[in-house]
Amino acid sequence: MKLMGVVNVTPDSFSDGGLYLDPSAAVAHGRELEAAGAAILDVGGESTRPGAEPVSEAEELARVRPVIAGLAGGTAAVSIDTSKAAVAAAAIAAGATIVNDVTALRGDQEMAALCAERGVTVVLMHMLGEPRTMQASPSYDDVVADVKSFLAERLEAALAAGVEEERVWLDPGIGFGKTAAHNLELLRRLGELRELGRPLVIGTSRKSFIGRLDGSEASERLGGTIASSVLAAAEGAAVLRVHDVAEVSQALAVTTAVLG
Ligand code: PMM
Repeated sequence: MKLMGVVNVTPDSFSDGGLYLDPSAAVAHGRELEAAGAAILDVGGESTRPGAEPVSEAEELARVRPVIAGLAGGTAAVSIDTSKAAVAAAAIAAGATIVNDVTALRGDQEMAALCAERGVTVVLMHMLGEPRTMQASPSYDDVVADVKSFLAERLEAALAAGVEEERVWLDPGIGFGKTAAHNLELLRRLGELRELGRPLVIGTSRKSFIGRLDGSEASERLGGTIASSVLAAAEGAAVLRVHDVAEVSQALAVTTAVLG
């Protein structure tokens, strides 16, 4: 089980927007997450929260490049959360070894070939629609079956572009074009996605399905983040993408100590 700590260098991410816009603050935050047990640091310069507007390539690059350069070379691997090939290329040049693409290589024609050529690990995530509109009225025949066939198709597309199978991780995209009920069903039936045969990345951290249950704000969702992360780990998730690395790490240590 690996923890992927979130380092958002954005003014508008839903739970930590604006906190780490200054590169040195973002690097210091990343180092803290690393010390707290993050095996991966996921650096993002474009918010994907519902309703977010896209940012320009130049702006995204200016945000993430100094942070990646500052974090590379530590004990944690650095991941770039982007759907733009130019941003991914610059991030890889600065030391990133994982590309976390919430569009699963559909956002930029150049992305699949870039990842294949550079030999990086690629996270393929499911999203229905795009961030601006994805929460409008998401609907599925069977959310788990639909997400599973999407991920199978994107895995095939990545392999066809030359990405090695061992370098692909899959993510059902909790909160990306899903109702609270869809998110809960995906978490409950995570085992079905394990049948795809690739490591599963799960990001429930501070997300709004938790707030739908109890009315909590993003800053008040640590308990729900821990519960959902522990359950995802028990269902076989390989990577948990979280903001609160120390707390989730402790919860997982207790879980492992009890269950073995
Ligand atoms: N969630 C967010 C951003 N990037 N990437 C992956 N692979 N999986 C996720 O669940 C995911 C992601 C949104 O959360 P943030 O705004 O707090 O970064």
